[in-house]
Amino acid sequence: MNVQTKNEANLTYREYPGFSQNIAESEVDYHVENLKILGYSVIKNAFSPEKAKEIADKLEKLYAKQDAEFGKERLKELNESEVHRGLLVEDEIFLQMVCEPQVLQVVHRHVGKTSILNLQNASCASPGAKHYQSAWHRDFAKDFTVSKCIAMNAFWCISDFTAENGATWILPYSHRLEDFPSERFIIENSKQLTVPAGSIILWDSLLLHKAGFNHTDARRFGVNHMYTRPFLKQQIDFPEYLKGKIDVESQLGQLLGFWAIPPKSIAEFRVNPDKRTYRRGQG
Ligand SMILES: O=C(O)CCC(=O)C(=O)O
Repeated sequence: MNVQTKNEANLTYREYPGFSQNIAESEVDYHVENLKILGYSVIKNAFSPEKAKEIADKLEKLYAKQDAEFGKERLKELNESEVHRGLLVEDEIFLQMVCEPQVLQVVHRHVGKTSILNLQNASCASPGAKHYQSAWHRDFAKDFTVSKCIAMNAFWCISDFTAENGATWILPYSHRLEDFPSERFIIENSKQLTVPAGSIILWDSLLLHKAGFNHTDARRFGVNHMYTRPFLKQQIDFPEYLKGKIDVESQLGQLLGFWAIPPKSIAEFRVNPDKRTYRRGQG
């Protein structure tokens, strides 16, 4: 694809009443504009190759552990063999990833400051395997679009993502579509994101995407995070799952959903509003 330099691009434009140009001065502005228009953006060199290697080693062990715990065949039956869903209770490094400032700055601007973590899942493309993520899908799997973003993802590329090992495919702008486009449209407009390990792909959770096919003999790892407005149900009930392990009053507590728990009874609702489990001002 040809990318124009600023000089070549002739960035003058005709001005009409009410027609103004977006301003993108900071990195956050840049990503938010991409997310709004295209539905995705890439943070390059977000983490080091050493960190990518450390995470990959941990993932290898955690996949082996879950195979032993749940059984390889059973995980396959459930379409769960290429996914790991319990990372942040297993190792501190995954909790740190949830709080990555480069990501949270964009989440806070684009989704809102009271956003919570909906899920953290590792995605593994095994050599030659077709898996659940190989079909086009939305992470926020709904048949409607929204006027403002209520959910976005941060997908950490732990391996190099190449055409050979099945880098992720996305369909730009599809976060704005209610229906699934025709085959011809998808073939002509989809794009494979070949990016080095250490990149974080951001996408609107309504954006259509899928894992590519891995033709190599090595596993290809990513770790997906979804952040949403706090009124959306989490994939796993983190406040219950992590009870007693997280300081409820901390920013991490807020991010994991401890400030957005529906009252469990009328008596719990009828406490002073500032004591409610779904806290005032969360939205
Ligand atoms: O592994 C990939 O390339 C895509 C993963 C994916 O689709 C997902 O986690 O929702």
